[in-house]
Amino acid sequence: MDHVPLIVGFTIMSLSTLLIYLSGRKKALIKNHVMMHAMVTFIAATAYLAMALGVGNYLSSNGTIIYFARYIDWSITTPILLAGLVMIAFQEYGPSGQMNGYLTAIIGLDVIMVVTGLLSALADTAMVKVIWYLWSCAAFLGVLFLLWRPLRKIAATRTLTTAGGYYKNITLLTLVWLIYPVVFLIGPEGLQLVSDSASVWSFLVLDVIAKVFYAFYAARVLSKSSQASTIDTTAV
Ligand code: RET
Repeated sequence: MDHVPLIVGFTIMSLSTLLIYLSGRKKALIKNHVMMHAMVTFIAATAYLAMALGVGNYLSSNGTIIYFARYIDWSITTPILLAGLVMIAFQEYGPSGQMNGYLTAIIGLDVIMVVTGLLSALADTAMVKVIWYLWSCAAFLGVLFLLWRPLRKIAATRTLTTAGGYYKNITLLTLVWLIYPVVFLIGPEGLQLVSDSASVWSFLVLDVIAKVFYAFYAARVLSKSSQASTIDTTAV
């Protein structure tokens, strides 16, 4: 096990939590989202600390290290990120009953994706690994379908600026999230084409983009669109 990327991950995520919180705590219009993003990096910092300290790192029978903390992190942080997008699509005051339905569906699929990914990592035989991997991919496709079809349509019925913000956010999110199953597939949990250390470094880079960069990107996109929609409402 390579401690360096885990300690680097812990440091980046801890500092990012402070930075995201401090830079956004006074932005009244997007405070809710800033808090969600700060929580995502805080949870990630905790997970990297656990991995670095060797807690929950399980050595499987074929010599692969399975990091339980990583899957616990994903199963909490990805629902938070997706919930943020559902809220943007409904602009936080849409018909709440309907929003709850989408929240349940997208979070349910997302958690199934992460948990069956863990089952694939834990499986001993290639056949069982493949079955769980495909199951996880199917759930992931469900998440992407909800983001790109029904939720995008709902976002498009809101103000133009919000629709644009939603579109930019799901584009970045989709591009980054699509790389996770690839890194998993070529890493020790899958085809074992790359080492444990290379895999941990790759997930770290992805985590920094999906959690930290995305937090600042989404805050910028949202500040612009919420300012624009405030101007819209006052102008009427
Ligand atoms: C796994 C393996 C099985 C197939 C699929 C996967 C997808 C994982 C994803 C993870 C995203 C994590 C993020 C964390 C940051 O907060 C479980 C790797 C489809 C998409 C964005």
